[in-house]
Amino acid sequence: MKMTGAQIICECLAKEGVDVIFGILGGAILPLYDTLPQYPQLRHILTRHEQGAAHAAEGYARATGKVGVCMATSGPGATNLVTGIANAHLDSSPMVAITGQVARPFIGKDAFQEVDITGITLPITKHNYLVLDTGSLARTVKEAFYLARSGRPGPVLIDVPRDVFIEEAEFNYPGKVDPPGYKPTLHGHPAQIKKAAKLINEARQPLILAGRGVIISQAWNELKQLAETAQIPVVTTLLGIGCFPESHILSFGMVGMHGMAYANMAVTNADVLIAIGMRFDDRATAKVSGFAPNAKIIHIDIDPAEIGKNVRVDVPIVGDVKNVLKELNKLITPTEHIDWFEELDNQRKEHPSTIIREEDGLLPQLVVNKIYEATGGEATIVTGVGQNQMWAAQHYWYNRPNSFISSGGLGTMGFGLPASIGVKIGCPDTTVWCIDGDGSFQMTIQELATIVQEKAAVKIAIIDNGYLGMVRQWQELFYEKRYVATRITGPDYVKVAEAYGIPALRVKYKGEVEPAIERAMAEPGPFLIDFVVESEENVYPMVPPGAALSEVMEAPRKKAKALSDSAKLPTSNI
Ligand SMILES: Cc1ncc(C[n+]2csc(CCOP(=O)(O)OP(=O)(O)O)c2C)c(N)n1
Ligand SMILES: [Mg+2]
Repeated sequence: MKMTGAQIICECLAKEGVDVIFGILGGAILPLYDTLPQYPQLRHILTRHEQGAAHAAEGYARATGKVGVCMATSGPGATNLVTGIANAHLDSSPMVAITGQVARPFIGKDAFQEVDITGITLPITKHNYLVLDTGSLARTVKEAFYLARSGRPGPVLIDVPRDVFIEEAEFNYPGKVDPPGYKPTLHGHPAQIKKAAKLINEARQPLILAGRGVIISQAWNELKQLAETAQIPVVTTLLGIGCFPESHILSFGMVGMHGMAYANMAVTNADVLIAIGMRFDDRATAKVSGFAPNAKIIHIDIDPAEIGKNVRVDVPIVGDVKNVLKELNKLITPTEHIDWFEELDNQRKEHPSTIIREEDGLLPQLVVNKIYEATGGEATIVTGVGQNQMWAAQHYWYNRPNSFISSGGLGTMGFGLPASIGVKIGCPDTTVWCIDGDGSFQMTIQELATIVQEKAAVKIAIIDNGYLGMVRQWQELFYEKRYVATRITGPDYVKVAEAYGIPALRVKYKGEVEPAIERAMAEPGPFLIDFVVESEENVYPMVPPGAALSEVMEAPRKKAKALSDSAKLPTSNI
């Protein structure tokens, strides 16, 4: 059956189960947009900037596990997607980006709004295509979705010239695609799994270090089974947060630059480290020569390119985390590690890491903690980048799988607000809180309009410290307090929100925090709270750049006193 290129794309999207597309149109992609009304199952969400479309598509993808789709026109529309595509690439999020291109006869002529977007995105996509033959469109779209979601997920870009959208071709949807040279290894090698099991069964001080791969693979039950059977403590990377319940008795929090001191010490003292679905990012390992110096390392990852890339590994297992853990669990003998737990518990008592000082001023950590209490941990938290992100990671207990969504690899300020829209659109029944920095928020502030137009009931908490706070912290600690270009002003966020049609409140005092959060939760639609917090508060613990995980700086102790019911310590085995 003959169809236009635009119809072929829409047919393919519908067949792939796409229900939401985020984007902004323009001349080159207009024929595709013109076809959308023929496919009412494809809901289009108009963002206010293409970066917002890409982040929203990623938020949607991360929350639902489905492929996120974004679209943009040629030239500036396409280049505006670039940061969002790079973000999805570094955080292994499944995404298909469709860009319009100038018509085929104009390619290479510096035509109006022509950029070589496949050239630009080559290093930040899993794969990309410039479609010059309308007859190959269906296969290309099918392949793009397959690549985006299979193996290690990632973004795939399809660049489509304007005349290809308009030209007719025979529509045949391929049942299966088999891109040459692409065969992700899904099952771990049995001999390697056996070796790993032996190491685990004989370990005295084993530790699981779990990353985002556990979430992508939805392997939280298998992970729990491994940890509980062999009584192995679990620490996570930043993006691993939410793969293991944080109030579980075996949970020892997050590792890395702003990880818990006791989690970093656990890595330093472990004799067997089981690294699962993580890639030894430098924020997680700190100085590599000081990373897990006493441990034999087992590394489970679907991407063979990650094995031995940053850290020496004793037993690599390439495969999908869920499949590998299923096989591994069959070989694990129930064990106890009483002395090891005693050591870890003592470390945690001596280095509590997430205690919130008792202080008259409004501390950002308290804001996060109160959001946790008000939501009962049932919300999905989406963050900006900087101190706000680290406080959100540290002071909320993530017990629900995949309830923390943050820009880890690229560290993209501006990710939070649009990503939270994607999360809410993908999971409308979930409470979504965007905990953002005042700097990060101002990078994509225009997406407030998208929230209103799409009636996305996102709750926004701005951690308003008047600084590009994380950089200010580095200036304070490592540049003798020379605060160059980190003081940041902003508009009256309450007025801005109200101008967009979003109810809002400003909170300056401790006592106002809880009522404001309750007010936001009571509102059926979106709500914004501007939390004007202590401006020079620092994130601790901190491993200084270049130091090892064991060389962690902790919060100055003098004034520290636990808020008895809110310090983040495990209470129950859930
Ligand atoms: C797009 C982008 N530009 C610059 C940076 C570098 N950077 C990292 S954290 C940070 C400060 C973030 O400020 P804010 O959003 O107010 O968060 P805070 O640290 O104050 O909580 C900056 C500038 C970045 N991560 N992303
Ligand atoms: Mg700030």
